[in-house]
Amino acid sequence: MNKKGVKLLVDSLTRSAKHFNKSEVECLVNLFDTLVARASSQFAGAGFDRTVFRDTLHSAFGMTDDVVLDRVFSTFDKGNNGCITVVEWVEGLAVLLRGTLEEKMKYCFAVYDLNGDGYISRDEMFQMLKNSLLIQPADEEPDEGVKDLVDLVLKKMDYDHDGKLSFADFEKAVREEKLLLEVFGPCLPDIKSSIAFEQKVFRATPK
Ligand SMILES: [Ca+2]
Ligand SMILES: [Ca+2]
Repeated sequence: MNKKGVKLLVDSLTRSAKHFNKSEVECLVNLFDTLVARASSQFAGAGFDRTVFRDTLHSAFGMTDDVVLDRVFSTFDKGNNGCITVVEWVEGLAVLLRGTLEEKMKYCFAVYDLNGDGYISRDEMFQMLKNSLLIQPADEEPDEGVKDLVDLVLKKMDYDHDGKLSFADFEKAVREEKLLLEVFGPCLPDIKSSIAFEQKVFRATPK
């Protein structure tokens, strides 16, 4: 991309991703270019693939859960073509690093709605809670414990009693108790790794 193209891109991203200033956007675009160079060339420089995305989030934010990482990838990949473009990259990071509660609720709900049908079902809760709990081999009925937990979560969060969580249920519960934002497993960077990431990426002041 030529100099003018880059400037236009940075201006437009500073507006659309709104939580970053211009020089921060420039740094994120530089990081994007580095990641594209590392990716396989299947997208002809337009973006990077799932593998590079997962490696990057893993090393930056310590995210290791494959189920969660796959869903995080899907929330970034708005075009749904397996390729993260520069716009998707910067806008996605804006939510992860600096999102408002509203934006983070939408993001977490989308991550937890594994099949993307607009509800977090009993099965989806079961799958995620089972995955995030450290189940002891000595437990005789480990699935029973997870089922009990699903019942507990529904009792607390399923306001309209239809046996699944809509976004309205989720939003109401999280507004009352912020800790429920990541109730089905961590999907946002912790404060420490966010700060470390920002320091590393934004330290290089672009000319
Ligand atoms: Ca669902
Ligand atoms: Ca419900």
